[in-house]
Amino acid sequence: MNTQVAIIGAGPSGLLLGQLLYKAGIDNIIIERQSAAYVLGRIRAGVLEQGTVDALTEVGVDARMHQEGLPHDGFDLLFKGQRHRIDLNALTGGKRVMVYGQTEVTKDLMQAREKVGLKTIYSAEDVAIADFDGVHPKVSYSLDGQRHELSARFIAGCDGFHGVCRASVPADRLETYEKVYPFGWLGVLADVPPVAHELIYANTNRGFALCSMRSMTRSRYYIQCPLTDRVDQWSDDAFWTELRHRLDPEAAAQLVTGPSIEKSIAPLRSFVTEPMRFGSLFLAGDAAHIVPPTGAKGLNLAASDVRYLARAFSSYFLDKDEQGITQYSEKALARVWKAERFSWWFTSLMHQFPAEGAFNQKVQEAELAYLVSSQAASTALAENYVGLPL
Ligand code: RFL
Ligand code: PHB
Repeated sequence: MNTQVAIIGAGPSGLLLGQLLYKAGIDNIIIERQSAAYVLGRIRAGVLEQGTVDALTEVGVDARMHQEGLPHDGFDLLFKGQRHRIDLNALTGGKRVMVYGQTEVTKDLMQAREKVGLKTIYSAEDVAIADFDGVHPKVSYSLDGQRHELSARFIAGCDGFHGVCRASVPADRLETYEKVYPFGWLGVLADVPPVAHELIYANTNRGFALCSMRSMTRSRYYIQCPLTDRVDQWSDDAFWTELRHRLDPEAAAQLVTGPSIEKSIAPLRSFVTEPMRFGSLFLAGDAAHIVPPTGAKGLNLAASDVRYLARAFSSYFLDKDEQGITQYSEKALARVWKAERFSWWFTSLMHQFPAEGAFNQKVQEAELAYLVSSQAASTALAENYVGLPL
């Protein structure tokens, strides 16, 4: 089998790249380790930047998002028991974000891919890549006990943090930067109306909480928890009780509880690998970098990486111009590091750090008070939250 670009991974980065390349007339095949149903079952991101919305619109995968997604013009910061609105729209000259689940984005992209007959190989076992230092890199995998090989001009490593692409690069050719946080997020999805029309990010002396949503009838909530906690230690009741403790009295009174339809604990991590290109292999999305979810940047960074990458491959194949592929790593990393900084900063501001104590809490409260009272500081937050330009 032969293609122009072999894409490893059918998460949002792989699927969006596939669609962008298709629109540019570039042939691609996606190889995914899991089944389509498994990929769709993962509950993850919920907030899309305008640039991500634009990319989905550009590839014509925006109809349901524009119908069912919820445009948000602001969010609330809750600290010392009071909520303060960050008016994203006013602070950024009219920008906003879209609340639309990663699951839905993935579903829309999968359907669009199927509709135009693009090939995706799901449930591929023992995926391996080879010869990416040359111009004929190869991907091999097993399907139903049989080994297959795919030749391509380029390989796009869109296979997430635990994928095979980054792991196939000799350790002495990459530099990694990492920060692990001493807590996790316990998340619950429930078919109850959201506690408020906009998201609430809460700093409390019991730990961080986030009130998000998927629709006006489905809520997504998170609370900071110790890394040693296990999901089965948290009954639904215990979760709702703890969340209520972390809200202001008005929100606590508004909170509608119900049975969870998903409950999981995610560790928080900042991670960057440099460079993002090794010969004919290009990393994109979580395969190259991880941010803690506080800034809602992970999926959006994956989308901006593949926009750079699609342009680079298009220039190469359509205009015989190699500048895009030469500059991909440097360009993508410049944007990645800004999102890493923002996500680290917002995480540090909003969470309880077990080793830090009361001094840290007081400093966080002072910074939050400054943030909501200073136009300059609020603007810096808002600009980063809606997404920096490509
Ligand atoms: P993904 O989604 O992990 O997809 C990678 C795909 O590659 C497959 N794969 C392989 N395929 C073939 N061979 C192998 N050897 C393979 N190894 C792995 C995997 O099965 C998978 O299908 O990476 P991608 O596409 O780069 O997308 C990244 C995003 O998924 C991620 O950054 C976001 O979910 C992060 N994130 C958020 N991002 C936002 O922008 N806004 C948010 O509000 C937001 N909230 C979140 C989040 C992540 C969370 N968790 C659980 C980590 C909330 C949470 C709780
Ligand atoms: C979500 O809805 O899952 C979500 C929203 C905002 C974040 C992180 C996650 O910052």
